[in-house]
Amino acid sequence: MTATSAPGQGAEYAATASEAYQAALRVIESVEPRIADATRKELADQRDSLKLIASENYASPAVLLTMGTWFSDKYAEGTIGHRFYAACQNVDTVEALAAEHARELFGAQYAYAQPHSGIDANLVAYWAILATRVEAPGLAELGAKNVNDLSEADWESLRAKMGNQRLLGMSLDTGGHLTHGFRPNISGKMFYQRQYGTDPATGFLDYSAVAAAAREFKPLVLVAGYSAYPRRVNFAKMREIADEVGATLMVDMAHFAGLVAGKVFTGDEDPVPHAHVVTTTTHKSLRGPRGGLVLATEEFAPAVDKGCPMVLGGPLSHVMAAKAVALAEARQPEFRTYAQAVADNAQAMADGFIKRDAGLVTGGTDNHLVLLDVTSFGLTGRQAESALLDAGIVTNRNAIPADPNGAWYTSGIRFGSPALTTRGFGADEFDRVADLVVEVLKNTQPATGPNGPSKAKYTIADGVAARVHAAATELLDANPLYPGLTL
Ligand code: DSN
Repeated sequence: MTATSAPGQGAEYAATASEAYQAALRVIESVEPRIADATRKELADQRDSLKLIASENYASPAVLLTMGTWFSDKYAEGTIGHRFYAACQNVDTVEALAAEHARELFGAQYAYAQPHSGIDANLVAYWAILATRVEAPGLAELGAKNVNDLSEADWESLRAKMGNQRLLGMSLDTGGHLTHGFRPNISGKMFYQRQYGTDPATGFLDYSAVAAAAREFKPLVLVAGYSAYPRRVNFAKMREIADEVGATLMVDMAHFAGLVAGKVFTGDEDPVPHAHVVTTTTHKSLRGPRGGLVLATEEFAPAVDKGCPMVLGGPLSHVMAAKAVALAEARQPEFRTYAQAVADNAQAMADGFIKRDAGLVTGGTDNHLVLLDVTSFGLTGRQAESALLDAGIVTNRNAIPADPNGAWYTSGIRFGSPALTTRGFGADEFDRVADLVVEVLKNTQPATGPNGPSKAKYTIADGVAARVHAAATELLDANPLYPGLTL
């Protein structure tokens, strides 16, 4: 399957989708032509660049078209069958179908399709864990109906009773996400937090170090999952660690949900049978609309189900409908072939870097992403990201473990295989992608400004960006994006 179709669909589907987009653009153009122009330009730009951002993909026309309907106009705060607004019967159908597909696809006891993003999904999960696992602090005992009725002294005593609110998550520089307890994020404020990292010598997760940190810190929540760790995680081991210290295991599988759905990650590498709560986005390797999802065991389901209005604004019913369509696609056999190709292609890209002597964090990959240490080219991540973009290669800079350039300039570039795999790229094309990346980086030099060496400015040897962009265009033209689509 390519980005031109959905599983089991062919040329007729692509032609019909093309007509739909042409009509939609004509309608938009009649009101605000600049938006129609920007929409056309976005497609042209996505068609003409190597999209290697590990968290991006190309959703099918069925998923994209599902978002453009009148479900967008409906308020539906609450949950299925229990809404704060009238006339939600069709939203109930949509949300129930999204949840059913998610449960069936991932083998989860319960699924919640409302989160608007991965961050929202994580907030719902944290709320649900606190609500389920932290003993109610006994307002009634203090003669108060809500916290605003409490005296200062009672408030302090209440705080003392609130118990363990500690979170242990993977650090940002070793591949964790902002929402895993990073201090500038709300997760680092609502919990006492501590971070685990990776083995400084290998870059791999060290489960005995995680266990030691958990024994010492005794967290309420152990968070596993990552957005920039290029290796698989043994979730059975993470659950053992959580159980030993009485923690709740929450797994954020936003990046690799497609590999779980496509049965590339099974057994100990499938988080769903091992975690109490699993969160994900739907738009990364899962190839759905931009949004979030929470899966949970029955114990946590009642609290997760209160996500709206506890944590979330009204559900985006048009996006929940598109989640249902994307999850239906992911249940087709073709999606397993796609997911395996995502992993194989990341491997091919990593091998391509290794044979060209480029330094990789952990020395390779066994998931969908590759983290290149660009200090081997004498560059910062910021310089490398910009130089690659000049050559039509879209990536994002990313911190590497103990990054000497910090989280803004960084020393790494993160590459992912999901989007170009959707486009039809195979192992040979990913090897060529590695070749083009290395050609740009070895011809890029840091620039020196009035204050000395710059971490942002750079120069590329004459002609290299144009030559690489032309070579990228050849690869892209051989694997067109939505080829039946003319605007
Ligand atoms: N922004 C996503 C990513 O790129 O990994 C995570 O939030």
